[in-house]
Amino acid sequence: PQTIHLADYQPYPFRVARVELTFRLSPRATRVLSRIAFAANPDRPGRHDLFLHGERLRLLSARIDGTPVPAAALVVTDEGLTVAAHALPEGPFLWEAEVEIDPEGNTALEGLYMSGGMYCTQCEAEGFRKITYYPDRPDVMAPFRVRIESDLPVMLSNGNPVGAGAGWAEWDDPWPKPAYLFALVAGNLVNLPDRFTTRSGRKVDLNIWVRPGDLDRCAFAMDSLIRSMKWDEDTYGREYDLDVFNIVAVDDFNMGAMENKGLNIFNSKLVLASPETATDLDFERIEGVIAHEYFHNWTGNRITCRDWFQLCLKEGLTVFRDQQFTSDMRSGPVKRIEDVLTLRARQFREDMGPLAHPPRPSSFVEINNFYTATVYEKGAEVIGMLKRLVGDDGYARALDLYFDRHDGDAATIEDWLKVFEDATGRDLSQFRRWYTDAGTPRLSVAEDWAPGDQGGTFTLTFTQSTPPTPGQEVKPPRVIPIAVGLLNPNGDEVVPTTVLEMTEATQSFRFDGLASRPVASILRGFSAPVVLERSVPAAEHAFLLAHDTDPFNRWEAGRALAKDTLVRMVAEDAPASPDYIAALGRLLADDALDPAFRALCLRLPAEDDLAQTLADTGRTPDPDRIHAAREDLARAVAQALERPLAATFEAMADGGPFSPDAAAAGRRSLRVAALALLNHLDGGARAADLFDGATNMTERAAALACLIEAGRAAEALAAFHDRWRNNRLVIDKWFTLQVVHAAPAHAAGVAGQLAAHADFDWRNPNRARALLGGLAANHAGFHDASGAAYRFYADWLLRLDPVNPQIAARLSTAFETWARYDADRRALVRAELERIRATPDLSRDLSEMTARILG
Ligand code: B3K
Ligand code: ZN
Repeated sequence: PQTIHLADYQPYPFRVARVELTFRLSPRATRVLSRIAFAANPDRPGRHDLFLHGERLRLLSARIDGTPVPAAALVVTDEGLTVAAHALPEGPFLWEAEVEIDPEGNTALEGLYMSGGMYCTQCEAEGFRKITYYPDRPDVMAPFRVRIESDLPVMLSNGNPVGAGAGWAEWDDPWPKPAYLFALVAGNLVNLPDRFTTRSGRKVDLNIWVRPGDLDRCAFAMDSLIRSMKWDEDTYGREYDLDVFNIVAVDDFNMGAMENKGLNIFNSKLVLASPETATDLDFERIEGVIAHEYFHNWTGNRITCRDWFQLCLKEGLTVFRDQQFTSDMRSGPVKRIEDVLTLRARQFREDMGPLAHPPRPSSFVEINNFYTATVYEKGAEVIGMLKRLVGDDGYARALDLYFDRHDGDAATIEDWLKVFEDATGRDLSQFRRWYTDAGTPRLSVAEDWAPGDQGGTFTLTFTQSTPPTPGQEVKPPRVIPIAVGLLNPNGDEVVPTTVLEMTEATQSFRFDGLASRPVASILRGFSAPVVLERSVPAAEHAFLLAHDTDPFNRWEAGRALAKDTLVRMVAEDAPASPDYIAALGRLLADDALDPAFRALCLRLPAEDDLAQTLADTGRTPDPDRIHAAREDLARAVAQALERPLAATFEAMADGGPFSPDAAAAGRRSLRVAALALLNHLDGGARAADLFDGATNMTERAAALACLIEAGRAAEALAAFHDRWRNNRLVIDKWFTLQVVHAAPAHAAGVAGQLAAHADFDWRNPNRARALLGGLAANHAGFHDASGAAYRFYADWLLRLDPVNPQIAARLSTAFETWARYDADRRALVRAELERIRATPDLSRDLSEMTARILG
């Protein structure tokens, strides 16, 4: 397969003035008629062949200005068609084609496909070429008019509805857009309607479309949408720009959701929620993803990407915006901690392994393999740093300029940085490395204290270095914003948060006139995505956990204590640290603290996180020992804090009616965090009661997880399945919980039994992810020394690949950490990866991934 390089970018030789499409829908033979008005692109002078992307299309006719294209001037391959330049008119021309496609046979879920009897589309990144012949690249933008013909009751496309009759509907999208934002939906759907009036008075009809029977689970998504629209007006001055905004929920979807202009298509798990069926985490994700897709209307759609290398231009910015939204809707500190947990678990893991790449990669084989934590989450962190460096006002000015200058453009990272330079006068040439260089910088700190008559001087000396990543050996220093605060030994803050700007490999910062040697709180709010390498005495962590005014670093101090004790338990067989447990006890008892924050502090570091830390500090992680140490620590915490944990469990019980808001969710999260610890003592007694009595899915699922861990879940699992057998999203949870919480030695066996269950509809991406993603999330189970889980997993990747390559490729990242482990495990994984690699006809997606993971 061919590698595409950023350096090879060239503008498309033609412009598209207008696109008109007619769809005659039929499950096995849909006809697509296209009329596309082309004109020369002055940015690419000279005469050029006309190349149109097209895959798996049956070409029935092709005309230019009404005349059939002569066969001699037309070359059709697996990737598209070319009309020779000499067969094209000098001036603008009209291309007309008719193709036939097979939505029912489209199991890859890219292009036009069917899900539960409805037609739907997914075009990003390169799916439009499976619908008709077209220059399927984001820098070709055009207004679209779409006519749909079928006997289905609901037919939707982008833009505004312009007409409908028996068996047809027409839509017109006046905003020029790239083909990846095209969408079409048709089916037997029902809607939850609402209305939003924009601040300039435009009345927008809002609809959430679902299958009959799902209508009672849409209200929270609608409420989230309305809050998102208002927030984007208030915070970024961005208004919606069409008369309708439609959201459709589909059951078969490769990822979370898609921001198609005016017609967002969602995985049903990110729309449908009720207290009985969705956990608080589901509610929070629904709110965040509804916002994310809505925010794309400006950051992604009105301003799109010039080419797919610029993906983080829209994704990093839109993630940053949805993170801001969630912090405003909920708790800022809690959201920040959750985001950093995700960043470390997914992006740091990626950066430390064979799949490391910069937020803006410079080459790819299959672009779908680059919708990664680095592009999304690190892309957002980079924007957070930019904001910290230029300040809130500078950020606001830069964003206004961005929307002003680039509205209607397909832009680049250079364009993005230029608006910051122009709006603030800063030189961002060094900052640009965050976009072009892969890897997580390591930041070490030395402290110096010099007492003096006019007060003492405290000096912090930082050193940065970034380990090599595939294809990038040398990493010059980057600009790193380091937020620092200083505390007096009595706990008072003497220097409030100050952002130090580090630009050199080694650099010192002085604080003068201090009465006594302070305690430093470094990297407050996680001001840069780096690994802070700093050995600090446990007493100092305990001090910061008790006194830091920065909530993130307060949590981070507790986290450091937890990790230190776990690492010593694994590496030195040390007992659980009584100091850590005592500090946790003080925190648990502090009723002034937000329950959600306390819940985060009670959550022990994940096993994969410990494996990452051990590997990163030159040790070979032993998954069994890690698992055992984490269990031991949980038991020790539960034993020492049994009474306060039990009291918390009772005190956090829900009083009134269910609310999905942050306060109520925070109480439930503290309650189930206490339950998970107590479960180590009571053998599932509390969990059994809660399972029977719970009135919401957060508690019921947590109770079920505890029962599985306690080895007494058989009845509960049967009851759960019985009650929810008709709800696919809840049954997904039933699959996941059983594998995630299986005892490590049995995880592969449990997964095997579940794969044989009648409900294991593996062609459904949610179901496949529920089982396989669950197995990969069971760290000790996945890495069981027998290799059974590796083999099972690889078998499924091979089975999935011909059916849905995107899902197979995405799931293959479970193997990205293989080089961390001992020689026996490495040999086992290598054998599986080699077996995959040697399989004939592997998809481009999975073959690129296995080649990169093998290195
Ligand atoms: N832009 C889409 C992701 C498309 C993934 C294509 N493989 C969803 C989002 O980020 O909002
Ligand atoms: Zn996005």
